[in-house]
Amino acid sequence: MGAALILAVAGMSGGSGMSAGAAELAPLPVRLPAPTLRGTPSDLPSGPNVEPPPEKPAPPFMAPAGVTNHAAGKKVTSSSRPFSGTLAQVTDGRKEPDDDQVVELRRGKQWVQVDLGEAVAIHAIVIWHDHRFLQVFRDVIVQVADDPDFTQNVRTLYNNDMDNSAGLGIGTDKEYFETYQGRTFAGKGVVARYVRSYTAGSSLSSFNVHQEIEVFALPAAAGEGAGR
Ligand SMILES: [Ca+2]
Repeated sequence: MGAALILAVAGMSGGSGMSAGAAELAPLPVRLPAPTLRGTPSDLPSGPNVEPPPEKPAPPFMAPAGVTNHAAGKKVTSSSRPFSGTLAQVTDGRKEPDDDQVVELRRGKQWVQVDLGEAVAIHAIVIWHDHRFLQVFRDVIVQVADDPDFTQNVRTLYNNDMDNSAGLGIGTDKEYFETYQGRTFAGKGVVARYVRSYTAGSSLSSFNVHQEIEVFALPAAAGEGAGR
């Protein structure tokens, strides 16, 4: 018993140099759209819960080498029918700042959701809501779950709903301005099949808009998905 325990501990301490080990990191292989040519709106929102408008591009997000976009072409559902665009456009790979590349849902709290087809180890979720205009989206909440109804093993990766108006809990993340880089939410290898993205309008519009959701992941068996 004692010898077995010592062996087990030795195996753990040596783990980083064995087999899969610590994953090699590389810049996220994301393809960025062109920046918008529209000017900066006046009267930009500000405050302690709003990140200032970015003055330079964000540095590349580092993720385990080999991650790919598992959301590409996958099925999308939503809390209400789009009145502009189609849900398939959320995973079609196109996210240029053009009016025909936005999917718009009615006002109020709304979500769009991607079924990745199988549970994968998620390392980064990149969301472009609407970078046609410099704006801040309200109640940005990004969740993953094991079931399409979001009742099983729901995990929240981002939440800037500071007053719990969306009813999913008080968020401590900041509001941020939409740019051509979208926003990258760290997944840290969380294993899940479904990704849901909430908003409740923006600083410019009461409507809810998505251009693209990309989910960079590894197969669950090769990831860090201890929860599987
Ligand atoms: Ca798109």
